[in-house]
Amino acid sequence: MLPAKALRCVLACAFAFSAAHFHTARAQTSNKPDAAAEAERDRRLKWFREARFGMMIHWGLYAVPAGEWKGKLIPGLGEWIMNRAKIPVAEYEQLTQQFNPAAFDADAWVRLARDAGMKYIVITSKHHDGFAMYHSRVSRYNVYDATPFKRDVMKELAEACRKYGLRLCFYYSQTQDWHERDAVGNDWDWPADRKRDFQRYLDEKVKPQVTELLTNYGPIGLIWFDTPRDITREQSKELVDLVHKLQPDCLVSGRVGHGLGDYDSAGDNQISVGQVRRDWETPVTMNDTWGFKRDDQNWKPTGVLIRQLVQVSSRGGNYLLNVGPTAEGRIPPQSAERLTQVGRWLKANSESVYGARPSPFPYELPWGIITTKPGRVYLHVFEWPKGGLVLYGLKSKVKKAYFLSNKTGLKFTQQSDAALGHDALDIQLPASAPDTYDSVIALEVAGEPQVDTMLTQQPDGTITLPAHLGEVHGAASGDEGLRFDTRGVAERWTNRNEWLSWDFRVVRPGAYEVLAVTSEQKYGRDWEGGHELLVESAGQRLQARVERDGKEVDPANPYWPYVVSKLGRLRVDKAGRYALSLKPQTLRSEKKLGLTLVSVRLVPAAQ
Ligand code: JFZ
Repeated sequence: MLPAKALRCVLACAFAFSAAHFHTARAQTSNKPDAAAEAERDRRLKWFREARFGMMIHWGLYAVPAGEWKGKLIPGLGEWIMNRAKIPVAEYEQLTQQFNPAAFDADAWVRLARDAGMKYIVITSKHHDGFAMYHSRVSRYNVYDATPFKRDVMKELAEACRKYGLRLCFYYSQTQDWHERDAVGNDWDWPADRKRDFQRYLDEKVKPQVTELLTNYGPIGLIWFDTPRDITREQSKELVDLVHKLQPDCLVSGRVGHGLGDYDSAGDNQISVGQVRRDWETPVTMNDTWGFKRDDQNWKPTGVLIRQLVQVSSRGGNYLLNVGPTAEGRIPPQSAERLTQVGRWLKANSESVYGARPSPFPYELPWGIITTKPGRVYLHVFEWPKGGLVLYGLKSKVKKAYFLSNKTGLKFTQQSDAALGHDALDIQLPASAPDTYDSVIALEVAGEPQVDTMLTQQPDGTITLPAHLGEVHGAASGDEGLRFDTRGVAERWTNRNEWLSWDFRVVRPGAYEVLAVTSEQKYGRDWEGGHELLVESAGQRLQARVERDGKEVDPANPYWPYVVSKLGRLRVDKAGRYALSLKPQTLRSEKKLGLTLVSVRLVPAAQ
């Protein structure tokens, strides 16, 4: 079980991003920016809003031990080894002697990123271990002065980025610095309750180093601050102002703290669903670590990476995909291979990703993902439908349908049932998908695509009612109680006075199996069941307990396995509009997890 403290951290970390973004969420306590500041932010965000795809690089001294310390495998993230193994500063410093990455080739790294279709690179200039990966004059604890390598990694990358037209961006750990007594994080060299002068650390290390980074390497796209922890609002503000003073066009990541960044950062590896209102980015690992770990071979398949990229694009965000180079300076071949495959797909389908706008539908579709442009709707088909693809809810008249990658035309029909307010587009498809990962069908329409946003039954007969699209009733005020994480999943639903309801359209009447889909914690670490629920819909009442009746995995969010629970049967006699309410009768919360609802799903019952 996850310790309560860790859980609080997960919730607190995720909060900066989560609740405010889904339309059911309560109003965020906002920092109301004035119009001039807002206009500046818009200007700064211009490139970011088009970028879609960036490379994150976690590279530092931790690449030397690569997940192993004194013959023992250290669990957890590679770049956290100093913390996880409680390595004293004096010992960790010795790694500098072994850091001599002869194979480092900035040109090749940036070319790999460019060929993958990435538009920016975010590299660790200083991670939590406190070691600067550039030639710093502020602290000799840096790659130029302290290692036999004696080269400025950032200088070389800046040059290559300029050459290939990518934006260079710096990750900088502003609060945690395990090398500094006055910073946060190292409680093994120094007692946790020591007197710290955090402001001194900010003034004497962070600000001077951020100044170097924004002065010596040309224009920088953004500074990716991270893990704000106990930095104060004033201190976060000082950093934001410093960045904007030195480079007015440089963005600041949401993880600077206190909602003061130019854009939001999603929880790690959390791929958003539903409509997101702010500019955002999600950092994602290709295996289970950021910094290189020799024993981590849990690589995500290329299809998952493409799916995540497209899902993020369809919700208006940027996908920041990580690589963790080795101590020799090599990007692992498993990473390079996947990047090349993503790049190949992207090249043939780039129009549906770069500059594309979000899906006009508030819900996700069973066969794949939608992106749009004025005059175009792109259907990213990941699950090839047998016997053609049917899309409900598109109001725009389709003029033409074709495969984006080879322009092959496709036959289609379009119908509308005025009484039901129901539209159906039926596209004829070949028996098998032309692309292994994602075959993109482009639809030509007049102007902005028009859709009906009402939740509707899908052509396969299922009706999915996503938690984040439910109307919240009986909610506690303030920050307490039910809310939705980045994935749109309910969290902190432990109060039975809070309940959800949905309106939806039934196209095909019949008998339905009602299911509750709930999410386990990350890596399937934990789950809480046993809640008793009351479902009311179409004049019927179902009462059932949330049990483990089945499981499934969402390909875009594979780290969070889902549990499927049967709630009973519902009969719907006529097509039309219905409402469904979900009222908890008893909620279990011994584990403080509560009802982590993903969706309520109605599946046609076998007759
Ligand atoms: C942080 C770092 O601690 C980690 O080493 C890595 O650099 C990663 C990109 O960022 O870890 C986090 C930060 C925030 C969340 C999760 C892990 N979060 O909000 O869920």
